[in-house]
Amino acid sequence: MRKEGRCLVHIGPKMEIRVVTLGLDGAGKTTILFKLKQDEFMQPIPTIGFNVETVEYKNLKFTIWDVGGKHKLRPLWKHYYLNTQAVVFVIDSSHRDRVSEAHSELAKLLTEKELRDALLLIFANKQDVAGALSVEEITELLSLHKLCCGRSWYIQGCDARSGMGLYEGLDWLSRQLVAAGVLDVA
Ligand code: G3D
Ligand code: MG
Repeated sequence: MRKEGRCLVHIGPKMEIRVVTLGLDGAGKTTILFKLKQDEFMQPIPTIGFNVETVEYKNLKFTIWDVGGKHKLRPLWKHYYLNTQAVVFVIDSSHRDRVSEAHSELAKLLTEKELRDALLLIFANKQDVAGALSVEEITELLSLHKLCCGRSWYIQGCDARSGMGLYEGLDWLSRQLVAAGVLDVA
């Protein structure tokens, strides 16, 4: 089944969703991907280029692109935007001095035409670290209500090493797809 303009393909009982995972280097993108994929913590190595994995959850099949976040790789992010239904933006909540850099990268990507209709899930990662910024503090510091005005967005605290919060984020994505009528049952 293909819904007009959304590029969603229904294969058997599962709906394929294209998700791109972005964020600064060291935020925890690869750890999240590995955790969702294998449900075990693996030592990540810095991502050069990208990792791509398919993660099945409920009746969704997520094709998740984990794109390297180092400064010089960020211009490459745009090559992954096409036909992306959701962006997962990962923030290192324990790194207060990089919050403004994360803010400017997020602001930049929200101006991308190809991501205009994409759902936005923000993972406030590393909540296990003592003194990490809370979801509320990040929402405030990044002015998320203003920045994400007019789009479907959600911020979820998580700890990618244990997996805490990750499936809550995927649940939000799946509920949005149901609400948008592209998925029958979450
Ligand atoms: P990236 O893919 O966004 O660049 P990585 O980030 O997944 O490579 O993670 C960068 C470092 O953060 C890794 O540690 C990883 O283990 C750690 N990390 C990721 N998520 C969490 C988390 O939720 N909590 C904590 N405490 N650490 C996390 P190293 O030591 O390998 O650099
Ligand atoms: Mg990585």
